[in-house]
Amino acid sequence: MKDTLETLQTNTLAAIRSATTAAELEEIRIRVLGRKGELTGILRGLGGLAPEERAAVGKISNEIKADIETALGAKKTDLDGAAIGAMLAEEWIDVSLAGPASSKRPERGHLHPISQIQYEIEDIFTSMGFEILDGPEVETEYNNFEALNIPDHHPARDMQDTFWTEDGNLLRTHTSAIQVRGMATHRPPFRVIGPGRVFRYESTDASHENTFYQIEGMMVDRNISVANLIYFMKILLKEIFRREVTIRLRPGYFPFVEPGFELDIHCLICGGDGCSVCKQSGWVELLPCGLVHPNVLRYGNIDPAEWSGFAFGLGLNRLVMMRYGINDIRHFLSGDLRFLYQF
Ligand code: FA5
Repeated sequence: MKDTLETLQTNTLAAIRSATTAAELEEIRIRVLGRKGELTGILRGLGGLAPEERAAVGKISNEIKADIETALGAKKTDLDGAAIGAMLAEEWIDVSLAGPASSKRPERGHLHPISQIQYEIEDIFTSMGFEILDGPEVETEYNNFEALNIPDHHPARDMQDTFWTEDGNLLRTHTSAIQVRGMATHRPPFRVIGPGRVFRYESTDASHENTFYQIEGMMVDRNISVANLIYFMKILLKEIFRREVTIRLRPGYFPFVEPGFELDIHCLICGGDGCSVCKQSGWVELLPCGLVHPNVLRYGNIDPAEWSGFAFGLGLNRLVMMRYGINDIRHFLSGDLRFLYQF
């Protein structure tokens, strides 16, 4: 019996060693240790043996069983590892390789620097409770001029000459037209900004384009003062330039604000010493603003005795020029990719 058992052990361990699949291993397990397996049969037959033989054979059988089970387990681990290794080797792909010529992807573009700064400003103001408004590029004369306290024949219309359509509308000269739309759809208190493209009929030079971008802001509430205006403008500039900036307010004339200001920032290119961007003055004119004129509130059906507000109109092209030290505004619309790839 002992010989039979040892032969069974030797043969089974050899079969386990040479198995190449998990299925083969399972077959061996069933053949030897299964319900009707060879070793199981021997263990079952122990009852028929003499007591001394039963004890000896039982001991050896159990040792062999444990041996075979260990070998099966170890071989299973080996085979599983090898299967994963084979799968990794077979299904491996080099994700850095270019695809076949026919599937080569087109080059990816990126946002224009003006859009980038516009989205940044939108984030800054929405985080302070402002809503973003939109308006059409072709506007009515009423929204662009009249409701902003610039009646027909007012000299301020000459400062913003524009392109007219045959049906009497115009290409908006400033995003202030969005203020008018905001007042028509909102009741105070409200805070809105309105980014957009604007147009002027004027000759171009290094700092003037006929097509450029602005972002309008308007806040209407009770007791709004110049202090509120300065607070929001300082936050805007600090966030955009990511540092504290020095500003100054000068009187500025716009028929739709009273008082009106030009907000200048201490030139960030030269630190105030004087350079071509600030025209040697140390200050850069960036942000016209003021307290909303009572007439404008009245046009918007808002009672100026109860409500007051501030408004500003930021030129986005010049802001980007300040940030990156760009010396000519005409680069923006030139379509020159060498310029655009820098941002
Ligand atoms: C206005 O357009 C007023 N609507 C701004 C305003 C809004 C004042 C609310 C008060 C309250 P202005 O014409 O100065 O103002 O233009 C505003 C900004 O647009 C300028 O500071 C400048 O950055 C930019 N800008 C004006 N004209 C041009 C131009 N031809 N090319 C490029 N940027 C320009």
